[in-house]
Amino acid sequence: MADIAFVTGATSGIGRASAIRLAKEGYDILAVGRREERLQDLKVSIEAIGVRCHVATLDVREQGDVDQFIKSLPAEWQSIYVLVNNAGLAAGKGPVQEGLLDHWERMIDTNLKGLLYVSKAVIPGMMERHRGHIINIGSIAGKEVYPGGNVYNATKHGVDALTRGMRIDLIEHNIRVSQIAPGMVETEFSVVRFDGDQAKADEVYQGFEPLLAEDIADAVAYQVTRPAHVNIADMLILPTAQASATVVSKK
Ligand code: NDP
Ligand code: 8X3
Repeated sequence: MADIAFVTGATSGIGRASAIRLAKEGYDILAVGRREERLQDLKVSIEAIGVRCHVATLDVREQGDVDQFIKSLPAEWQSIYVLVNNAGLAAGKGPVQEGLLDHWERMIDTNLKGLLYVSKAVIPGMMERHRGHIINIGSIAGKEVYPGGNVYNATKHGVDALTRGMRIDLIEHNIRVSQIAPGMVETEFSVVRFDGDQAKADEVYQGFEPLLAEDIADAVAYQVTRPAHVNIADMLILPTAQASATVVSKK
């Protein structure tokens, strides 16, 4: 049986592209997100590649559900080798003094607590098998802060710190822990950030060529296909037109 890769937030963007790319690398794919119809569509696409695919609706903010989901996986889906902690979002962009509690809580609960809940549920199996690879999707927003980024920046700085901490704590268990920190990738990210305002989201990517979700999936594939003694600890990936969180060359 092929190794199993578990991707969170696989209904869109980087998660969906990573699930498809890992399927093409020969992994069986376990994929979760909240949107059922999209998961079924993903399953069809992945099975057409010729590997197994198991999908389930799961909100990573619900610790009990996350734990139950992992514990009740059919036997043939339990040996997760790769975990891509991708589910995440930004909600809003503006001064902290004008921030909305609902936005802050969604970001903290998903980007930090959700990542922890999923990791906590998956790590014991990896430890038993003395084998695993956790890839956390961070961000350039976890390396720098920018105006209006405050809480999103804090959550992604947290992902950066957790990645380094997890790597230290899991070293004795032969579990690789890696981060990929993308710059601007055109996905549904900005539509979500701006509460469905498509015009405002489109503006973010106008005048330059942003990354595609597939560019990040390519990095996920690179990390998992290194020989077992190699761990790519961190990759900061930017569009050529982006030099830092705030410097983008727009025409
Ligand atoms: P998308 O909005 O396209 O995808 C986000 C994914 O996360 C969706 O599949 C969504 O699925 C899932 N998700 C959100 N909340 C939850 C939840 N509570 N439980 C389960 N799944 C959830 O954005 P991206 O693909 O761009 O974002 C993926 C990751 O990449 C995020 O962590 C983001 O912070 C990070 N990132 C994005 C960058 C960008 O410029 N786009 C740059 C740097 C990092 P559903 O709604 O169905 O639950
Ligand atoms: C997403 C990229 O620049 O909007 O993490 O923070 S950015």
